[in-house]
Amino acid sequence: MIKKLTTDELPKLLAELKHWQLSADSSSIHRSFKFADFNEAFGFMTRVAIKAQEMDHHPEWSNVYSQVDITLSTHTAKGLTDRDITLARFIDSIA
Ligand code: H2B
Repeated sequence: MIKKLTTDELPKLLAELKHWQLSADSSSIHRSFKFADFNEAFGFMTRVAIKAQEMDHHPEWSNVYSQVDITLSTHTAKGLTDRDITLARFIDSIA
């Protein structure tokens, strides 16, 4: 099973993901996105969805018109893993 990131590893990785907020129990990270309109938001979501499917690692997310909220966590590990960091980096690179 994929290994959860330790409390030693987390701060360094999260320092680089400045826009992401760590949950109180350190099991997930969250970021909100605001786009010009629904078309922009859904285009972004489509790109994330393709990457998520390639990685077999999927976000918890919601969309209301131009707003997209994303929470990343690894369900099988019940916490944050390298996969969440990889997906967050990708999301930041296209946001
Ligand atoms: N996504 C996330 N975020 N966490 C998981 O543990 C996970 C996933 N597991 N996507 C994958 C799918 C698993 O259910 C399939 C069977 O590989």
